[in-house]
Amino acid sequence: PRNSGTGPPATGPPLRDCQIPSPLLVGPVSVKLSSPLSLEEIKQRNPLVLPGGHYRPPDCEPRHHTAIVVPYRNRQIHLRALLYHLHPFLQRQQIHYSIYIVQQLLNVGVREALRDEDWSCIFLHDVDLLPENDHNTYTCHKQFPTHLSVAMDKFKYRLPYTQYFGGVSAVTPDQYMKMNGFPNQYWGWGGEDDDIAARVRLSGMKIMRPPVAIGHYKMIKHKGDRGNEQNPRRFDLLKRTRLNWRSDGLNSLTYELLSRELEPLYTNLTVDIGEDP
Ligand code: NGS
Repeated sequence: PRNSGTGPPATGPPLRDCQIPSPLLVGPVSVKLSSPLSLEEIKQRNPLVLPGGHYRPPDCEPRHHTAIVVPYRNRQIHLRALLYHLHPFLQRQQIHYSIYIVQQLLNVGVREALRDEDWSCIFLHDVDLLPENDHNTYTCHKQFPTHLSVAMDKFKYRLPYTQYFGGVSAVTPDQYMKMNGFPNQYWGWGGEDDDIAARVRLSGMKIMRPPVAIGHYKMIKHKGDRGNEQNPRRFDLLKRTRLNWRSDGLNSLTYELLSRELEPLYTNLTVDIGEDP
């Protein structure tokens, strides 16, 4: 059951199921990084995207329902490049999706997304990563979490290390609950993805990955992250994931939603999570 307003129209003949694979896929795409368009121009190129960054294929019944959660902090240029590439990319895949930008914790993005719709798949997506092949479908594996950004240009199109789970990854709501969501203790840059990878293992699951030839991503180059300094506590926190994952996560999440704005190309979530630990 889906919420009213965003579901298929109540009248008219039922749509046939979308084909798998989507006939709209083009395979490898060239990703240009220079001067992204304005949000207004991107909106004009994606006329079927509804407020909040919501889309449903107009002429077939989608088989996949995916929320894309993007943690974000002061990176307007990256966000525009991501929206410019991701909206057409997802529409070619003929999936039903929304894009959520979350200023704070990943868990907040997931919980708020699930309040909107009965999403079958939740993506965590770095703002500076652009997919280069639309055969890399933004859908979930039934049994196990998926890591999609297996071949990033900055790592010479290879995994930097076997347990790497950063960049772009996906879980079903069931998998998310099984691993008690994501940690709430990480602030600033680094380690959170490694903690999530550890949760996958500790909760008895493993990581699925697409073929390297398909999981290509281009990273938007940038120098450091002002306002998002390396987290000096990350190594200590990672040593304790094994002890902490059952008590820190989805079940310890508290926050106050300050605003939820339906922007033309994304839903913008701003929350107050209390003081930094
Ligand atoms: C590891 C970080 C991860 C990070 C990965 C790639 O060292 O969070 O490098 O980083 N883990 C810790 O710091 C504990 S990257 O080369 O993309 O900057 O994702």
